[in-house]
Amino acid sequence: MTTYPFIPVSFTRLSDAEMIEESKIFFNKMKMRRTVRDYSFDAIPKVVIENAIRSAGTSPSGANMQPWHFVVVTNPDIRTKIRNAAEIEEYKFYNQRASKEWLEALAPLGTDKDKPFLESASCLIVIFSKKFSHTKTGKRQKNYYTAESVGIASGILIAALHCAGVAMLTHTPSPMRFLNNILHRPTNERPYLLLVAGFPTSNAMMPDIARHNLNEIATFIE
Ligand code: IYR
Repeated sequence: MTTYPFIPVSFTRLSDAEMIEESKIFFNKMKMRRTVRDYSFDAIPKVVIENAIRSAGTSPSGANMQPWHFVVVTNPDIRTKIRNAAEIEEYKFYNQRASKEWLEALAPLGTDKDKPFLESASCLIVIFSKKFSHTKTGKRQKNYYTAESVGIASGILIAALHCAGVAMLTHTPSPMRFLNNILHRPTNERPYLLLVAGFPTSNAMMPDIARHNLNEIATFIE
């Protein structure tokens, strides 16, 4: 078992006014995030992606196992393979697998089986979740709360990229196992999310949807 030395907590206590200001600044940034489906070919500086993944890697995780792996794909041939495989699954989804109720819920958003953004956006970031890891000596090590941990890391990644001026689309073709083959990832890694990242085309459109109000999403018991 690894034992860690304990060190003093490093924490900056803000004044109430500073806290309020920071919370407003962050919300005002985050409320501008919208899913984008039409992307230009412009490249994102690689260091922006690297820093966003570093931020995602600060996520809390069960027993600090950090059960995630991020694969950044810009290679056009690999992206064509991903698009082709994803569209096969999406074709099955839209034509057979999805329930009528599900298709009705998606209809207002205008999604369909065609996924051109998988090839056109600046890059794809495939987030894998690891049910177990291997220690440096090759021993199999169980991870805990992987879904929660990887979900939080993905949220931090999205927030970091958004704040750095990157538009995104969270894409989850189902099943996503084909990503292991195409990206040569081991079987203990399970694709969790395919994040499309880039810049909207100048004529990109989005549905005019609204978010729930605070009183609909939160309850304060005082
Ligand atoms: N994976 C499909 C279907 C889809 C499902 C949900 I829930 C969405 O919010 C959007 C799409 C697709 O990407 O088209």
